[in-house]
Amino acid sequence: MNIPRKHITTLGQFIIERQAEFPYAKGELSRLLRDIGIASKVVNREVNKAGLVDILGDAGSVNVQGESVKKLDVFANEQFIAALSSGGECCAIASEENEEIIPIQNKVSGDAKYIVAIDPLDGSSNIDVNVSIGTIFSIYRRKSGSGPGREEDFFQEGTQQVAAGYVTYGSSTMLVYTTGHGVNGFTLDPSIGEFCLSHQAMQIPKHGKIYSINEGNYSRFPEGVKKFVRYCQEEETSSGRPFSSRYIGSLVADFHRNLIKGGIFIYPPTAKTPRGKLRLLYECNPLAFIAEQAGGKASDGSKRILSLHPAALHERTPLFIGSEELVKKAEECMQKYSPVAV
Ligand code: P6P
Repeated sequence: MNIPRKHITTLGQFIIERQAEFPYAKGELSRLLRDIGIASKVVNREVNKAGLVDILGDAGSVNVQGESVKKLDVFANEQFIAALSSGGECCAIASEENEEIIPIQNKVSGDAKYIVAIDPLDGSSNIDVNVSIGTIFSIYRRKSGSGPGREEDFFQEGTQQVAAGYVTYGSSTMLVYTTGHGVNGFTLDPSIGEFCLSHQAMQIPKHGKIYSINEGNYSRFPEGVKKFVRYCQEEETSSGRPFSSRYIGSLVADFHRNLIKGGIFIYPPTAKTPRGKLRLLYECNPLAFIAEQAGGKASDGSKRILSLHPAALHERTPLFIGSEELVKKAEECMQKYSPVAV
C-alpha cells in the first residue's frame, strides 16, 4: 500500500514562502537565516560527537566573561562567524565569545544591511555532562551607512529586531525563530540533513504551572522574588499550585520547555549581581521577541525587556520571561515587595 509521505517543509522552503511578509524584500534576510541554519547543522554535528571526539574540556582560555572556554564554544563561535562573514548579508557580529564586535568587510558585504548578535553556544558548562545546550541569535538592520558595521549599530532597543531565534541541541535538535509574524519551530532530520517544520505558529500556554529559577540563590533574592517563589509553592488547587520547579541551568533548554508547556523562567537581580547574569543583546532580547510573538511576556521585573536601551555589548539584565499571567504575578510581587532594584 502506498502510504503518502506527510508533506515536509524544510527551513529553506519555509523562509522563501514567507519572504512575501517583507515588503521590498530582496531575499537578504532569507539568505541570512539560511546561513545561520547551515552553521547550526555543522555545530550540531560536533555537539553530537562531543562525547566521542577529543573536543571536550577547557580550551585553556577564558572568554570575555571570565569563564573557562570549552573547545566546543570556540568551534561554534568560529562556525557562525565564518558562515555570516561569507554569506555576504551581515556587516558586523557581536558574539558572547568576543569582547569587541567583529566588523565584516568583503566585496559583497560592502552594502550588507544586517547585523547579528549571537551567543554561539549558551549553557556550555553543561557540554561535558550531556545536558542540552543552545545557540541564541538576534538580527537588526544596521544604522550606519555602508562598509563594515559599527559598535553603535548594536545599541538598538529589542523592538527593532527584524528576526530572532535559537537552536536547542538536545534529544533532538530544533531551530525556533520569529520575524515578527509568529513563531515557528523546525526539527533537524539527520537522515536528510534538513530542519523540517514541526511546530507551526507556536503559542506559549497562558496558564503555566512551571517555575524555573536557581533556588540555590534563594537567600540572595529580592523579597519580591522570594514572595513569588513561595506563591508558586503554596497549596491552592484551583490555580494548580503548588507549581512544578524545573531548572536545567541551560537557558535555551529551560526557555524551550516553558515555551511549549507554559511556565516562567527567572534570573533575578541580587545584591551581589544587581543586573543579574544574563546578557541583554544576545540572550534576553531574542528570547523576549520570541516570547512576545508566542503570546507571552518578558520583563526585567518591571520594564519590558524589548524597550530597554542597550549601552554596552555585554550588558546584563534581570529576566522574568514566559507565560503572561505568571510574569505579571512576579512583577506584582516585585512592585509590592522590592520596588527598587537591589
Ligand atoms: P546559574 C549558562 O551558563 C547560563 O548562562 C544560562 O544558560 C543559564 O540559564 C544560566 O547561566 C544558569 O546560571 O547561575 O543558575 O548556574
